[in-house]
Amino acid sequence: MAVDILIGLQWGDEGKGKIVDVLAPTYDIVARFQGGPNAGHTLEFDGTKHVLHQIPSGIFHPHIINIIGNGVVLDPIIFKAEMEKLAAREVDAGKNLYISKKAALILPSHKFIDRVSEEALGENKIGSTLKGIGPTYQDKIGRSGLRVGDILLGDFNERYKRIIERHQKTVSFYQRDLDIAEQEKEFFQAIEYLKTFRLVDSEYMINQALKAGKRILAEGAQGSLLDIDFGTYPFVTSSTTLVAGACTGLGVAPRHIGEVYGIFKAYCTRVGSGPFPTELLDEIGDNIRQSGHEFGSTTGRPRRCGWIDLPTLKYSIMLNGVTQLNMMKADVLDAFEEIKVCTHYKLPSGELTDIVPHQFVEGELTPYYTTLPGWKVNTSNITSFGELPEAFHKYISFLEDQLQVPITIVSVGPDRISTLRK
Ligand code: 2SA
Ligand code: MG
Repeated sequence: MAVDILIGLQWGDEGKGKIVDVLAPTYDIVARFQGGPNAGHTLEFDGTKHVLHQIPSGIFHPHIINIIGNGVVLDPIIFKAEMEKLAAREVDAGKNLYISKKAALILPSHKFIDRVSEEALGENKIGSTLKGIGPTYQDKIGRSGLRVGDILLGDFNERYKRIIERHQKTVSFYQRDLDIAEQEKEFFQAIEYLKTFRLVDSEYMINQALKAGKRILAEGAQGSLLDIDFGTYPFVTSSTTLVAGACTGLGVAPRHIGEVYGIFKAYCTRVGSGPFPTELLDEIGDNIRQSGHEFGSTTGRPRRCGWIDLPTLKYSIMLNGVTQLNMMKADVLDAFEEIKVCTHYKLPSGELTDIVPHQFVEGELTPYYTTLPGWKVNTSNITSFGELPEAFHKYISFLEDQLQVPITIVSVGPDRISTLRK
């Protein structure tokens, strides 16, 4: 058996939560392998909306085992709040949730450092979610962080204190005092709460499940263009958001990777700073933001909006070995007279390229568009692929032709029923 992986191909918010929710019933295990509370996976069914941050999206299906893998950075305070929210909706998430002892712990001081380092960057800030993601991964790679399994050790408090002393020195560099007294109390309560869950060596669980023929889905967070190596560095997140991250973030050997679902939106969005070649700073961008409700599900920030960008999509498909594409939020384009697709970038010499550069230098590359006719039909009530208007089918064929990977699912609305399979 193989581990199938679901990955965002743009800058996050592609609608991954929705697709995992649709695919989940066919899997035995759903696992998160990177990121943490910076993610916001929105699932909508039975007329209600649920946003998950750290808990895998299979949690609403009682027969599915959900795993928070070792590659994740876990905030115990947010974890407790998420679990309480689920309990209020009568989801007993504790029953089918397992957490890796090797997952990194986000401390209150990491969030503090995230904030002061963003403030120090001023205009050059990353636009991070301020959830402490970067500082926690820094400590992990620096070999000086705490992990979930450490909370079971007798000297956890001393280990914690040693880190806080070091973090105090870090913030002194910014001429600040670590101001976390209140959060600290909540943190230790949340640690006690976390102890009541199944803390495991999830790499064994997953590999034993593979041997037993179980079906496993790995759920990516953020997007490929936010990857620490291949994203628009330094405006990226601090983890490997690509398929490769599932190998290290779960303990799965590459030869066990099966299907790779690449999720993308029919247009493009980005939150936070950094290059965005097809960004629309005009009325069209505003229209997309309004009709697509493009506001961050973790921070509520308005998302930057623009046309679809095929050079970066091809890049993400290449890096992830995508086997199937899923196009989300196509209904947002329903009202447009025409739809633009960026197929190439134009160099100052006039030459066209579809290679993603090492850095997008302001003004150096301009998007080169092909214009397709809009479908001008309200697709949000359509429930089968065949019913989609002709211009819609043409848009899909054009993208498939360019991207050389089949589009197997198209989404035309937030609810489960608006997910159309080809
Ligand atoms: P961080 O917090 O260190 O990971 O931020 C670094 C960059 O990564 C971006 N980032 C994201 N972009 C889109 N969606 C994300 N999740 C939330 C959501 C975002 C929200 O699902 O809506 O609610 O604002 C996410 N997480 C990180 C971030 O904007 C920085 O550019
Ligand atoms: Mg999101």
